[in-house]
Amino acid sequence: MSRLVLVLGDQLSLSLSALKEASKDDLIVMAEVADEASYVPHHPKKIAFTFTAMRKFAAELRDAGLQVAYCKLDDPNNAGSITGELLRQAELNSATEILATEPGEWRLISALEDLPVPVTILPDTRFLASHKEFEDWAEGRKQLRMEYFYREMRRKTGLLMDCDKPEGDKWNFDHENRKPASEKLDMGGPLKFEPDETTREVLELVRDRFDGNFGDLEPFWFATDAEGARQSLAHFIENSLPQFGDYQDAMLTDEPFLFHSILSFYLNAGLLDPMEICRAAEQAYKDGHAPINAVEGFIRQIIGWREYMRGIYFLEGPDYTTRNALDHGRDLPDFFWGAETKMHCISQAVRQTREHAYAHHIQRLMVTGNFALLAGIDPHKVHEWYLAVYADAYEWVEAPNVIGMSQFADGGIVGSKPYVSSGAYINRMSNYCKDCSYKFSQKSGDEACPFNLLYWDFLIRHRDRFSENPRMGNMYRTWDKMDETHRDTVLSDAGKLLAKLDAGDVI
Ligand code: FAD
Ligand code: DLZ
Ligand code: SF4
Repeated sequence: MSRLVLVLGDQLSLSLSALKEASKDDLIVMAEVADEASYVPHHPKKIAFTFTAMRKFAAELRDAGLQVAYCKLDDPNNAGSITGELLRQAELNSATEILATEPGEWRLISALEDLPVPVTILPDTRFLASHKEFEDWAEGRKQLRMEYFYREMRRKTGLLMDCDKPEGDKWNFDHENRKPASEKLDMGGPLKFEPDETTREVLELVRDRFDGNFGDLEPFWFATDAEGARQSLAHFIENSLPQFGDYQDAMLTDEPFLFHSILSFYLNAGLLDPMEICRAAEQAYKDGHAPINAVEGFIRQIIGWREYMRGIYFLEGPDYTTRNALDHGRDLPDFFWGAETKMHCISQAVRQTREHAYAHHIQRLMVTGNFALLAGIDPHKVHEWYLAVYADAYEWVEAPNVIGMSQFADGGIVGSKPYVSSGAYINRMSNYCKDCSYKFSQKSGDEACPFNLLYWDFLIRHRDRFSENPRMGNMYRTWDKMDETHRDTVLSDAGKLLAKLDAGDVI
């Protein structure tokens, strides 16, 4: 045996570039290791999902006749890290070279490059755009607008294209989306699976080793292999895709899933292929099962936003997660980890995160992310939180969403203006505010919605940076027209709220 082939926990695809190169003489190395499981305190469901899916994938590879060295977390010989396991297997098997597919985090890329054994790192071809294609697209552009990149991806894939024209004569149908949802709608939610024997064994291990981590391990309902992921895709297309567009931005109390696909766990781990998902959605449009606004909106998330975020992560380099353009330094409040808060929107988003290792996009962006940005929380701490608590979080996709889109910590690469809003937006898109101790309509005073107070405080704190931004001038003109006494009260109440936050009082 002379060659090892590494397969990581989010590389569970038979089409993986390193596996395509592998032969029956090679030894595939897969390892559950303490380093990966604890570099941030991952949600127990995320760890259980990763380990179970890894074990099942290893069995699939063995069934296909490949040799696999699989190290479980509780194996007494476990070296504790990916590189440690590679070196241990290299020594045991006298291997002289290692083949890998590029990991999704700079941290692991540099660890592999530093190994004393020669390593070949192949590109990850499970994405539509290579690093080179993204760099070429970005070259010379003043602003890296996702919309234009997305159009390139539509042309490249032919998805929803009528020769060289977009289906329905428009690239983007978003103006038909963004309706607030009603409690009366019938929301199917994701397909849920009963844990089988492999899953139960992993659940016991995770319960034993990661008991202190934030998040509920059970009930555990995720699919853990490609077959289950495919069933989940079919379930989404049948039940939720037709209304995906309409209610994409809506939020409802005790309805964590609405019409979202809940496929990101499977897609990012490699159990589903992005084109397989998009072709299934396109077929639903061709069959008259789902309207264009839903299908275009859904496909845009995958071939547009997902690919664009990955492009940004690799374009910007390893220091991206340490950026802090707005110089924010506040600690992450305890309510992000489940402590009491009177803000109903936050408590809903955090509760759903604790229960399912999932929150949908608008909860992540306009509730938790919005609050963190308005309150001036250290973006690196915000980044570590998102990386830990969501089962779909790997740095290549999480960091540009958090550091870039949500926290504006990259200074405006992903977004041309910060995603901030007062309570009015949350009230418009959800039914949260009617069950809240605060009043979204109150602009100052003890009962004023914290988002209202902090919104103005944020804009005024960063006036020098944003007042010249053409997309933000209106906000400053609104502020300037307000009565001076009211403005003073708002800023003073915001200061009191932030002081309570710093003191650890319940807000
Ligand atoms: P749907 O709403 O059904 O969308 C379909 C698919 O589109 C998703 O499965 C996902 O693959 C893709 N997608 C949608 N939006 C994005 C986006 N902005 N970036 C990348 N892919 C997207 N997504 C992750 O996969 N991992 C993360 O760690 C992650 N962190 C986020 C942090 C913040 C602050 C924000 C605002 C967004 C983040 N997202 C992340 C994007 C998005 O919230 C999730 O992809 C989505 O909620 C997953 O749920 P779903 O499968 O039901 O998605
Ligand atoms: C997320 C995760 C976890 C929790 N554990 C492992 C592990 O034990 N072994 C492994 O190979 N991968 C794991 N992963 C996924 C990796 O963290 C992921 O491959 C890198 O973050 C790169 O995206
Ligand atoms: Fe959230 Fe404010 Fe609405 Fe309460 S009133 S739910 S804090 S937006």
